[in-house]
Amino acid sequence: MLDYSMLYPKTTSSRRAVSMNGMWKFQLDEKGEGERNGWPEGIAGDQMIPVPASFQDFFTKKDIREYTGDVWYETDAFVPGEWEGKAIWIRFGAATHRAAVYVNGVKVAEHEGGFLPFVADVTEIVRYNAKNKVVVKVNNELTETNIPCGRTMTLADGKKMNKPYFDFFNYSGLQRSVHLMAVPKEAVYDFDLTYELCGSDAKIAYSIQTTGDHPVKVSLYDADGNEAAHSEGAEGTLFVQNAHLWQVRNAYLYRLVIQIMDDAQVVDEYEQEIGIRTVEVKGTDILLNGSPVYLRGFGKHEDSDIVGRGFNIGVMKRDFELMKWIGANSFRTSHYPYSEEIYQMADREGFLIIDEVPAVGMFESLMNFAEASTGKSTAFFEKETTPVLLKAHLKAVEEMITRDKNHPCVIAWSLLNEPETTNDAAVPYFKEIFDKARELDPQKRPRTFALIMNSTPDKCRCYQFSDIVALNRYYGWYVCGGYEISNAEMMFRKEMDGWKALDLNKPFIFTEYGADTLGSEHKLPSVMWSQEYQDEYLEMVHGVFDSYDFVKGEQIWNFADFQTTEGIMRVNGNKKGVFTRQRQPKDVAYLLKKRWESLPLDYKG
Ligand code: BDP
Repeated sequence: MLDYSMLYPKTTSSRRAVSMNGMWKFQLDEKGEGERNGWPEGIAGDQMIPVPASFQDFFTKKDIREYTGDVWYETDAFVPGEWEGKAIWIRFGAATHRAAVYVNGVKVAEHEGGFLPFVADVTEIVRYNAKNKVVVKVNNELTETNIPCGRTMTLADGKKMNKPYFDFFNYSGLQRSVHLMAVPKEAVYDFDLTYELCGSDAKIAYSIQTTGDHPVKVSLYDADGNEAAHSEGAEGTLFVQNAHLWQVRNAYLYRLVIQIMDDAQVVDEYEQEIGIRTVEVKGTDILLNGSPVYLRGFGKHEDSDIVGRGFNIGVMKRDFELMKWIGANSFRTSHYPYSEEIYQMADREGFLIIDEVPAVGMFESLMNFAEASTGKSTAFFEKETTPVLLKAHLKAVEEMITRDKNHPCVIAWSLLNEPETTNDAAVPYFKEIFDKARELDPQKRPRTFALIMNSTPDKCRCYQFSDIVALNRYYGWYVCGGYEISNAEMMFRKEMDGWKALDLNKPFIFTEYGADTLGSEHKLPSVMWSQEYQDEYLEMVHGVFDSYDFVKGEQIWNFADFQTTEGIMRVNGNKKGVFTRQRQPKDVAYLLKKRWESLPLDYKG
């Protein structure tokens, strides 16, 4: 069990959560001398930057954008006197990729992994009714022993540089919200829910962990605020009559209120919006509330102008509006768990999420997208350091599932993106990861991973772990693009026939397919990179999807253009977006809208 609570920060009758977002002091530490120079007590300089945000795109110096190493942040936190007696926490939505936190000069937390929250318990350190100095050292170096994978090299001039084994810019810093929290010493720590539908009623089995022994009370309120069910005890069942189900693009949310009681006194209170729904895989179907669902939507990124990977509430809103407009019903959080606010919005809007752990770059290549179809093998899971990587990966799986398990929007876990699967060494590694996810998820949601082009039916040794087989395929782009598209189609169909012949009796979905397209380019007849070619490519791919009954979903790569490392394969970023980075449609958006709006929800069900 994690040694801190993952519950989202909330103010309730017993809790306080105050945002620490805003302008923080900021300093690069090129020489790695911060500690020696006493920065834990206060950092040098007077530079300020916004939190949350990636630090890279504010500045005009390339040395800052490409900076690799430690950066330091500092702010003051005023802790109200009336909070004395409670536990005081500072909660980071994420710090990419690792952090050490100091309060009043004392180290209070360390965390490894850049896309999941952690808490620093500062109860014993803080001064009440006074300002407290909060300093955070964040490091953004990539390694092969943590996820996402990559390496850090040193250039001839002594500067360090990140070399990602993945295709997105290594944005970093304090990219998500920071909260100062006061929580009762006896508090709700975690809870699990599972659902069963019985005719028009529903049963919600719950289990609640607290840090004390006082009795627990649970109430469920409907959308009008009326009590729909209640129960006593840390474990039990809520019986909901005439339950309103959480449906695709038609969400219904109940409010779950958990209280720890000392006679009539509320010791702690936590609440969360939940949705009643079941998810399962049966044969080749993905079932939501027992009915087949055909997924349509995107692989996305948290990526936008200026703030980079920083959580941006306005961009989130725009993205959901565009997804609704185009008729999408789902997305994958490629290639890392996203900000918690995005899941809250998906809960409300009825979008289905395939939640992905940051296990990307598990194939040693600086251009894996180009090398993915060459048959190249890098013996990635046979390194001396593989056990260390596995440990970090398991921890991220645990943090992600603990954080996200109670969101109705989360229908599946994606446990790796495009790993190497063609060597036997991958098999025991996969087994540990997939078993862990099954053990941790009370709802036993389907598990998947995205298969790279090299992972073909005859070569892949790991597809059997997936409850839903997810393919990333680029026939017509990296393989036989342009006028060779008829060959691409032939090869694509040949591979699909290979999967069909295996008769796995599992649903297949496409988690990636796409073609780089410049929003500025039109060409008649088409050439690759023109909007006309993106349309042609999609017509071909859709024909293939429609020919195989076991294909139960399509999530195009990518929702929007996004930033990557510079290089000859990328024109200031990856341009496979259906929308530009500024969130305006390319031509292909209208083609997709037409298709997705016309496919029934239970297409091929
Ligand atoms: C796959 C990756 C993805 C890339 C994409 C592409 O999963 O991150 O951005 O292909 O090449 O290799 O566009």
